Amino acid sequence: SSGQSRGKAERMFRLMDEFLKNDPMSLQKDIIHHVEFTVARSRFSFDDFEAYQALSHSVRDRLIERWHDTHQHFKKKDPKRLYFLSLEFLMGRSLSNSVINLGIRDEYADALAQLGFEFEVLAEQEGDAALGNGGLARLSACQMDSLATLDYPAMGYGLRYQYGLFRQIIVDGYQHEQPDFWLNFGNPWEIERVQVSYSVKFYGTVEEKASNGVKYHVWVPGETVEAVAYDNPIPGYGTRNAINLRLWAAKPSGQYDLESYNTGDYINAVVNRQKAEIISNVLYPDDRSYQGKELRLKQQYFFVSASTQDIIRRFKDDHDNFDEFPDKVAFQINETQPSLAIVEVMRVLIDEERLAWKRAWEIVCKLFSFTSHSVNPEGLEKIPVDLLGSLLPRHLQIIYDINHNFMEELKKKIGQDYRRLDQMSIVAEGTVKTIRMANLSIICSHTVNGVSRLHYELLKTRVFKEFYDLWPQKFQYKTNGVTQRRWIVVSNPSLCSLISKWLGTEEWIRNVDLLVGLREHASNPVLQQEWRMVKKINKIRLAEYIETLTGVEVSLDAMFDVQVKRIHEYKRQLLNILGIIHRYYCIKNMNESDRKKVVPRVCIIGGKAAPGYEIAKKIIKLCHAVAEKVNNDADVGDLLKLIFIPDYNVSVAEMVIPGSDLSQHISTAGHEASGTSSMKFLMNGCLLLATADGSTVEIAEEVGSENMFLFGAKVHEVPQLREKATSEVPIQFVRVVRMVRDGYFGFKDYFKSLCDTVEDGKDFYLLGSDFSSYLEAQAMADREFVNEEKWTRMSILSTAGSGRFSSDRTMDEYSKLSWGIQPCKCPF
Ligand code: GL4
Repeated sequence: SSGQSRGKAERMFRLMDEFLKNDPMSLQKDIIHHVEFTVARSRFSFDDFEAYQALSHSVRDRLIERWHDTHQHFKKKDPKRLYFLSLEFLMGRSLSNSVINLGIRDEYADALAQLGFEFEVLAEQEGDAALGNGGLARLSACQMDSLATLDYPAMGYGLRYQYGLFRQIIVDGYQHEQPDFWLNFGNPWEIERVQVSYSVKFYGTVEEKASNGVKYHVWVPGETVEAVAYDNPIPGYGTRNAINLRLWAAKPSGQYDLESYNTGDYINAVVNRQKAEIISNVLYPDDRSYQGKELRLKQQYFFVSASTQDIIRRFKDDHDNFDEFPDKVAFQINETQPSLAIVEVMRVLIDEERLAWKRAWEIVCKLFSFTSHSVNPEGLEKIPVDLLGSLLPRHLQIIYDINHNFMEELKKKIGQDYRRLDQMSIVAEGTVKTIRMANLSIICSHTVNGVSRLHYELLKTRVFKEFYDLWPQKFQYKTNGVTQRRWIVVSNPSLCSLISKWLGTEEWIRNVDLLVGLREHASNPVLQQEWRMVKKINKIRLAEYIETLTGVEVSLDAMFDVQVKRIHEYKRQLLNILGIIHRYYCIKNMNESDRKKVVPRVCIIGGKAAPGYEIAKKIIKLCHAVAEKVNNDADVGDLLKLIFIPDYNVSVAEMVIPGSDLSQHISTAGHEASGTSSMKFLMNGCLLLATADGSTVEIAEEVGSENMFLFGAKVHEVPQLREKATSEVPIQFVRVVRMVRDGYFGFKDYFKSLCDTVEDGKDFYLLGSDFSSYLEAQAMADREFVNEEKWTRMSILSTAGSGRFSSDRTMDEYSKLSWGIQPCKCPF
């Protein structure tokens, strides 16, 4: 009976609790056990890294315990589940996050202290898991944390790249890329599941067969590769739930090609098999250009096929037909990269499960929710038909069938409007015939999501206008959010304690709306004093980091002004640098008494450029060239410093963000779909200097535009400004560009093409026309910074207004409005 099985389960849980105790003595024993038997070092001699390894394994045991219990609970309750498909997850480090979410950080710190180790020092030993490029990938990671914390029955699927995002090293001011072989020292946070594996097919031909007069298709593959699961437990905060992030690695297939072995060429046959592993070898370092590379398409299908097989297998364990499939399964497609999942589900249902097309299509239409993360129609993913047809011949047929049906239906609605039909077709004619993955995703999904309100407006009116006119009810937005666990609790422990002290509770860590409670204290001098102390502590940490890294000593009294994100022309790091040149020029041309009035600044820029993105690389070099000049100018001293932080990644962000006073989000309006680092800065009480782009519009509504420094052209003004033959570019702008052009910072020839991008008439991202208002916003920030009370108040109000930008809210919205899933909380 269910009472009996509950009794049994309870007993098992109790046994497990007895097994893993969390008092400092048990933790010490446990760590030492792992030193001896997992790391295989003597308990009498092990270094910090080995201590980190043993510590991680001890934490991992506790993760696995809860993860098993959650798995068991989900299986028992059989709720509708969400499957989150993303080609990228930027997880960063796991140790601190895990012990905090498990609620045993202090116990571990005590245990380690008694063994003569410091928790923080060991945590620094961990390398980042960087299986993603930037905002999109980190968003997936934040959302996984929220799904676990909110007890949603969810699971993430992705690829286990052997090489994560490249490491950036700077040589003479130029970016160089080095491979990130992150698995070199083992990864305690994953569990290899050799028994969970699926065959993934590629190439080959499609044969038409018939049985009892019913036609069906058989795909005879030309290559088969094995996908092996690696599970990464994601612990929720303040709950027993821990969900699974399942990443697939490619292994040679178990099916041998007897032919090649029999020819006697044994060595070559083995070597050829080994080539299968290439599929999951390396992350593509550019998240915005689709070059029609076969390996990339292979990666996409590989992870989609393995995930789909896994999901269908799990469903079929408890169901003998597909009627309930849409009631038990929701798919989330993160950008278009996983959208082959749609076609794959269709293929499995009709070819393998032998459902009728109509029935299969009905089911598929209820499964998928698609989120777009881009604004640029040119950037949308297009796959050459030839490539798709050779790699996935059956899928191409199915895409053509879906498109044919859609076109017929559309003609009934809009008639012979060939321009519109052509725009909405999945197949794009042209010199190279391509498949438009966004069109496929929209047509087959029940919901199309934007990532901010502004982005949603752009999707409706520009990017996917034709589809919006056809299906307005499909379009929604769920403004992005970030997790306050990682971005306050883990990365800013001093601020975390201060907030809890003033709110009188730690409940905001699970219920972030409570942060508004800080508003009533925003002018309280006691809080203000403590708030500044916290900022000071974080600035000291950052200043020390800068000094060890670059040798430059920075003043703690200066305003730390930060722009950290991927380097892109539209994000306008160049605008920032030109602004810094202007500031430098002004300081140089001031008399002594005016110099005394200058508010000192430490300008910090960090970010990676895609290896093939020439202009972005030149921006990095310009930053170094300007820094070289400015930082060594005795006239300037502490009034201005420019620092480039190399190899920006999640763990660098965890240190930089809490230590900054001002942060810049200055993309040309209409180009940043959302932006998420702004939200992390906001939570940490940094003031935002920003354009009205992406989610900053909504941030301004929450914290009040009087508590931010907004500037620049609005979205609707951008087209006209671009049209203008010669815009009114201010003299200050002409001057700073001229300085770069004339070789004031050296490397004259190298910077020429960079300067050309902002020449009058060619300045696509409108640096020139936004320059005056940018300088005004900067001057405003200077004025407010010297008013300590006002600045601190604005800072407190920033944190207080950041609640809406938690991924907890985003995940609740998706669950209610798109996925139809409910929390499923693991007991005990
Ligand atoms: C991005 C957007 O550029 C960025 O604005 C957004 O915050 C992020 C998450 O929605 O997605 N799209 C791509 S592609 N990369 C991103 O970072």
